[in-house]
This record gives sequence, structure tokens and C-alpha cells, in this order.
Amino acid sequence: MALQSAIINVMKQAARKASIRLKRDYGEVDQLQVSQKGPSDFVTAADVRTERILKEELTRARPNFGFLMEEAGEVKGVDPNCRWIVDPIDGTTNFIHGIAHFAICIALEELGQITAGVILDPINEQLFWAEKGQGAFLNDRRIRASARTNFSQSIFATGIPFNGRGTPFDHETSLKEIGAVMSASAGIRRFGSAALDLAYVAAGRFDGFWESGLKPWDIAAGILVVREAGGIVSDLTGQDKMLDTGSIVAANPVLHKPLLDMIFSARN
Ligand code: 2AM
Ligand code: CA
Repeated sequence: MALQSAIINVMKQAARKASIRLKRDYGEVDQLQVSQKGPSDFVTAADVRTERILKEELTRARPNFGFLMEEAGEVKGVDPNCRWIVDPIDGTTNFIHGIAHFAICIALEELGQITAGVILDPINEQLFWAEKGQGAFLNDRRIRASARTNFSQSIFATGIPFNGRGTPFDHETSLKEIGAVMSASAGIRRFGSAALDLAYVAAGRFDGFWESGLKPWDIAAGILVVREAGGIVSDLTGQDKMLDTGSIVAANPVLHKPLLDMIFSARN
């Protein structure tokens, strides 16, 4: 059983509490698929409600901390050094389509450093979590990035731009990246939740993951979970500026550089 601090307990409890209603909402989405309007408005309401529950729970436990949230944006706290970075549903498109692959994400940022992260897949009851210096866990089990060293036997996840996201240049660039990696690897996966892609790298399921155009709440928790699982994380230029640039390359220690180099040369 993993050692847990008070703060990680607060984060897990907030995520679990928010997930109860979210799971019920997800059950209803299927019913809405047939209506012409579709479930989008309903899902937006679920998103906002989930975020509100998370904010209430986290505020009750740490009244002075600030927030950076997908829906409500930035909320300054009394304590300027500590803030929660929150994504109520990462993988919203999956949620809308009744695909059971989405997550609630909470990260704690202290003095600009991510010190704790929680990614909860409520449908599959998989809670990925990490605290700085304490290792990474899936529920109560320690997880580690994969030990695979052969690129051609490795699986890589990515996210690709879609209608409404990214410029034509981004779409073309993404195709070049995918072209390079698909020819050299055992396959590419596109599951639609950057947070769970990172969690799967941490658990050794994916050997690596890359994506551009992401927001801090998509990746903040996952960056720490991957690192605490022994993986390497950088942005697309190899720097530690993922939250600023929105680009990310995460992989096990052997495959990170080959993946980064491959993507970099495919783009340029
Ligand atoms: P979301 O579900 O919270 O929107 C999938 O490629 C990843 O991209 C998901 O983590 C998804 O998070 C995120 N994403 C989807 N649309 C986005 C947008 N317009 N801007 C930034 N990130 C987006
Ligand atoms: Ca997200």
C-alpha cells in the first residue's frame, strides 16, 4: 500500500466525489444520442457541474489556494504560491459520443512546480496519481514506464487536430509526424484524452505519447505521473516548457530521444 499525504487524499476525494454525478451523467448521454440536438448542451452542463464540485471540495480543504480551470479560467487565491489546475472532463468528445474513455484531472502547482497529480478514469475505476518524489501509482499499485527499448516493437499514442482545432498547417504537420512514427513503430493509438494517454505511458501501456496544442489542465497532472513512473517528458523542442508551449513528448527513458528526434525531423 502506498504512503499518502493529506494533500493527495484531498485530491483523490475531490475527484471521487465529482465522479459520482459524472458517471450518472455519462449513463444519460447514451439516451441523448438519438435526439437531433445531440448531447452537447447536456455535456457542457455536466462539465460545468463537475468543475463546480471539484472547486467546492478543493476549496473546503485548502481555502487559500487559487485555481486554473478549463471552464472557469483563472481564480486567484489568497496564497499566490499554490494553485489547483483542474480539468473536469478530459476527453469530452469521447464523453459526448458515449465512448468510455475520459478522465477527471487535478494537479497541484506550488511555486510554479507540479507537486501532486491525480487522473481518475471513473468508468474503469482507474485512479492514476503521483506526488513529487514518491513514485506513481494506479489505485494502490506502483506503476512504471515501459522497459521496451526497440522502437519498432513500441506503441505510441498521439492526438491529432480535427475540424475546428488547428490550422491547415497543423493538420499537415500532424500527418507528417504520424507518417514518420507509423512506419517505424508497432503502431499508433489515438484515444482522445491527453491525460489518459500520459497515464498509460506512466503505466507502461504506451511506450510514448506526443501531441501539440494542449492546455495546462490537459497535461499538468500527467507530466508528474509520467516522471514519477520513471518516464521522460519534454516539449517538442526538448525543453521543460510543456505548460507554456502546449506541446508534449513523453516516453520511457530509452525511447524519449528517438521519438523526439523523429517528430522534430518530420516537422522540419
Ligand atoms: P478536452 O477533452 O478536455 O477538450 C485530445 O486530442 C486532447 O485534446 C484532449 O485532451 C482534449 O481535452 C484536448 N482538446 C480538445 N479540443 C481542444 C482544443 N480546442 N484546444 C485544446 N485542447 C483540446
Ligand atoms: Ca482536457
